[in-house]
Amino acid sequence: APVIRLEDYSPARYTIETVALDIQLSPRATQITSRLALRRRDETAPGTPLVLEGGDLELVGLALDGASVHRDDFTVTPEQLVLLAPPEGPFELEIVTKVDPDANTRLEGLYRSSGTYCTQCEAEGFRRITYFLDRPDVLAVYTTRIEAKRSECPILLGNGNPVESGPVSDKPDRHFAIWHDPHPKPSYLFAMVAGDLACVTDRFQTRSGRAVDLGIYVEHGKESLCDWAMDSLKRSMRWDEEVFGCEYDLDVFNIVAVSDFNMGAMENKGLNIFNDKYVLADQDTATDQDYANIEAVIAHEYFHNWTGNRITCRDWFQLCLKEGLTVFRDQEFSSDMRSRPVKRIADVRLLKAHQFPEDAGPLAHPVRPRKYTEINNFYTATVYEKGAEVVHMLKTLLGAETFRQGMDLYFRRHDGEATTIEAFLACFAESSGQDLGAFAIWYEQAGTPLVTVASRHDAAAGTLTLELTQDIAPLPGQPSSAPAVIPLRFGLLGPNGADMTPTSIEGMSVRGDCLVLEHRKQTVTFSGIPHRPVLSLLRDFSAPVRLEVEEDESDIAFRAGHDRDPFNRWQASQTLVTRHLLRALQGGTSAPEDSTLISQVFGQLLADQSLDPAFKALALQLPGEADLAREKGKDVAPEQIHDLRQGLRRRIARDHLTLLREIEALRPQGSFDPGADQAGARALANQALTFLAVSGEADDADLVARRYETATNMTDRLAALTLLVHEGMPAAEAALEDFRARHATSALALDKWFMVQATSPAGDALERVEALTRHALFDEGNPNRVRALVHAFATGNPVQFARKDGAGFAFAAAQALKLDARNPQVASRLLTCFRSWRAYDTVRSDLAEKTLRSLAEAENLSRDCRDIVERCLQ
Ligand code: B3K
Ligand code: ZN
Repeated sequence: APVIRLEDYSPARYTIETVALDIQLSPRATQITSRLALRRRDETAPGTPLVLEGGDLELVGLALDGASVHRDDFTVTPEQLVLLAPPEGPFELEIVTKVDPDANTRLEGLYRSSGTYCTQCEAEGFRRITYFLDRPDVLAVYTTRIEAKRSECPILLGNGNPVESGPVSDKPDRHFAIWHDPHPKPSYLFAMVAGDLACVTDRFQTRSGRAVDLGIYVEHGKESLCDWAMDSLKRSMRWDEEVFGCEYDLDVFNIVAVSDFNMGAMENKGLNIFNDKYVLADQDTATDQDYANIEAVIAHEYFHNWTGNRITCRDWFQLCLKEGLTVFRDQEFSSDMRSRPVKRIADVRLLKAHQFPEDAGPLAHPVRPRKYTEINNFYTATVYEKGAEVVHMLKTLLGAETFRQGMDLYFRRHDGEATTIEAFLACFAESSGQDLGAFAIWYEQAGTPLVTVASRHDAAAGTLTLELTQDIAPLPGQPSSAPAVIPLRFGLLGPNGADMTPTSIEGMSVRGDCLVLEHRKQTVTFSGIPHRPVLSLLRDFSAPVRLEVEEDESDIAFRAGHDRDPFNRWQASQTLVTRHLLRALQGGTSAPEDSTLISQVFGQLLADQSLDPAFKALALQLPGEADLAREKGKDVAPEQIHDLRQGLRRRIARDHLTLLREIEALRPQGSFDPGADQAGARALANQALTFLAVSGEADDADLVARRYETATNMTDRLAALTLLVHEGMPAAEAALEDFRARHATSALALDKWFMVQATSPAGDALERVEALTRHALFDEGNPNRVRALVHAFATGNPVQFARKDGAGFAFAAAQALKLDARNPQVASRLLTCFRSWRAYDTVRSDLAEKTLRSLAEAENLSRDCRDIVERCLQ
């Protein structure tokens, strides 16, 4: 497959000013007529061929300025249509293609999900509908006419505003609708939907007084599950006006929920299409986490209207321009809706769980990649989450006000354009008067910087000196790295836990409470520090780096109890546990008395009534097995990690039984509310239950079973079910059976039934998962179901996926191969489960390598999967 490179970018030879589509829907043979108003760009030599992209297309007709094109004047394949000698002046091209939505199992282009026609065009799906300049820098005004059988598709939706609809004369069973989108857009933002759907409506008035009709379209019978999504949408619209000055710009905003979708959702202009998982919720089927995700994804897609749609990407290398920025915006939104520190901790946990491993292995790439063979493989945690962290750093370095001025300038200057990271950064350079040249390295370099810190306190002089270094370990294709600009927010904790204020700081530039590390090695000296302080560095996780500080356990424990920065309090308790368990793993002592300090810290946390329950729940969560594996970095044997972690969990449970039982009992009663307060209280109660489940006491085992039976919402029910199954408790099988029967009609709830079993550490998990792939409820055409079972096993069951006999690896590979024939995007995503294969012990890494090599030999591997396999092996 050809390698696409950033440095090869050149603008399209032709522009498309308007697109008029006429779509005649039919399940097996949909006909699309596309009328394009084209114009040669001034820079393009007259007579330059017009090359349009296609994907698996059948050409039915071609006309130029109203006359059909002669056979010798064009060439066509399913992948390309070339008009050999286009007119010099503006011209109109009419292209007629035919596609088969029912046969479309890739869920890219036009397909059907439970009978509903829908589209997915990002990144390159529009070319599967019609031949086009299918690239994000070709912006056109679209008019879409959709025609279908009225009985099958009473609802016909397109981008923009509705213009006209009605019966089709001489075809009594068909009707049509015309939609017009006045905002020029790239083809990846095109969408249409047609089907028999129910609609939940509402209204929003923008700050300048424009009335917007809001609609959420779902399968009949699911209307009552849309309240939270609608509420989230209205809050997002208001928030974007208030915080970023961004107002909505059409008369309607529609969301459609479909059950077969390759990813989370899609920000098509005025017509967002969602995986129903991120729309539908009620207390019986959705967890608090689901509610939070819905709020965040609804916001994310809505915020794309300005960061992505009004201002889009020049080319796909600039993907983070819209994604990193929009993730940053949705994180800010959720922080304002909920607890900011709790949201920050959750985001960093996600970043470390998904992005750090990606950035430390063979799939590492810069936030703005320089090359790709398959763009769909670059919708990654690095582009999204690290991309958001880079924007976060920009705000930290410039200050909130200057950051906002930069955003305002960006919106003013680039509205209606397809632009670049350079153009984005230039807005902030201007608003701040700072040179951001060195900062830009964050977009260009892969890998997570490791920052090390050694400190020296001189009591006589009253000074504290820190020596800081930064470095990135070598990566495939990146043997060395350049120093980055790293904002380190800091505090110096005095004996009473309060921050000390130095009289001067020398050796490093300081902005407010932020040290700016710019070189590979730097020394900074604080004066006016009579007592040796406890360091608090990287407060609020001010940069996406790994931090290693030379310090004693007691300092970390002090921070866990006293830091006024909640993020660092949380981080300290995590670091304490991580260091302890890693020491034991590395063959050091794992004597029980070793855990005393940790157990004490957890006891203090449990007893502290001043803490926000949601925060407390997070602080009480032991680092996950995957977190520990990542911190270990090499010779990973997952079952060792599992056993050690279980031991500590049991120790904490046994040391604090009474307190845990008290906290567990403080479960919110009364009517359900998905808001942050109740969710936080449930999280804390369930975290306590997680410890109690391994106490070894019969009372506690009964308690878990009872919590399952008496649960009044999905959060509590799933928490109890997970413990019953994962801890192999006696009530597990009956509870699983109950859950399946109880939720027989909710696909989203059943996904959880699959997921709980797929992630069980029990020795027979793989056999169970294999059997479940043959279960009547399993559906390999439904990405949510596949993710709930197969992906969950491969990425969420570290012990059983990495079985010592290699059967877990072989299963994932066989499933990926099978899926690949149907849906390459879902298959290649699954294969990223191998990205850290080199970190296993030799037995496992040999097995993983063999599996990858046999995959590399498979015939007919999609470009998507081949790219992942080859990069994994590099
Ligand atoms: N922009 C889409 C993702 C498209 C993925 C294409 N493979 C959703 C989002 O990030 O908002
Ligand atoms: Zn996005």
